[in-house]
Amino acid sequence: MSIKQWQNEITKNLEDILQENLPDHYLKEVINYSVLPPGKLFRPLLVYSLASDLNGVSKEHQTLACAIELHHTYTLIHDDLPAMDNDDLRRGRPSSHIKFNQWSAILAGDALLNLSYELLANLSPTCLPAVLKDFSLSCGAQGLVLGQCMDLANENDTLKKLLKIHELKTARLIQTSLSCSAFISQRNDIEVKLKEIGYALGIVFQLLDDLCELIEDVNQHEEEINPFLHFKTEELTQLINTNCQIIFSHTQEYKLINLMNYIQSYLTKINQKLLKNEEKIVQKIDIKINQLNLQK
Ligand code: GRG
Repeated sequence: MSIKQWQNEITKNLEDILQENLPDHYLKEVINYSVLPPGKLFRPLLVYSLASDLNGVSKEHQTLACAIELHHTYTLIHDDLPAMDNDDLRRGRPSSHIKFNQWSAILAGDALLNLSYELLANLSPTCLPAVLKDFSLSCGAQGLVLGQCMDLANENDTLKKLLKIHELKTARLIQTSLSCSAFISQRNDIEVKLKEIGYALGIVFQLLDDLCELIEDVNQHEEEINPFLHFKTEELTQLINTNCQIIFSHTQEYKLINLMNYIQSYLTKINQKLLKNEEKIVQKIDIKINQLNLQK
């Protein structure tokens, strides 16, 4: 199957899950609007591409992929709220609290958080304990939620602290997508390696997202938190390149070809976008896009 076919399958599964698991109520409308159409499906596609490198994409991998996407959507809805990042737009459309209202957005997020665990409960007893532990540790008070808390408390005045926030807010969900996919494939033996790949990928994903943000007009809050406007460009470029090397060498060493190809296709797209918009970025920071080594 191609990435496009995987994307279609995940989207169809998400539609079915929402149709089957939500009451016929206004709440369903808010949740449907927030989840569909989906974004890039970056994390579900990591689940799929790794599974296809191990012993294939099973029904359980499909369940995991959807649970992760629903959880991701909850974090985006809550992050957009005025009390958090205060974003009126998400995926080029009004954010959920703008389209509906704040209480609706809060409750839709709460429902999605719970639905993600409800889906995981369907996994087989052979992998369920490992998945539940890894997923909840990654997403809870020692993971994503802590990262969001540190971010909102502006604990980002040094590069070290900023990297910690990126690790918790962005890398944790990516890491758990990989490790839980492997647990379902009964490949717990490669957990440590996958955590390393997930960490490196999370840091690269977030720094490239920060860099792409400079193509648009940044608002005051975005200006305050964008690392490229506060730390040395060479240091950040170096971080991207070093972590890309870790991704390439680890995936090669473990023959995770589909995973590497998917990550590479994502990096190539970002590289093209950055090159196309280099002039706009150079107006804000001193950088040469060709110094980024996003190709293996
Ligand atoms: C616990 C409420 C709460 C929040 C957790 C993850 C998070 C913290 C907030 C989300 C906002 C944010 C900037 C996260 C960093 C990762 C990131 C760049 C998310 C956007 O993910 P994409 O690009 O989005 O995969 P699409 O639209 O493609 O799904």
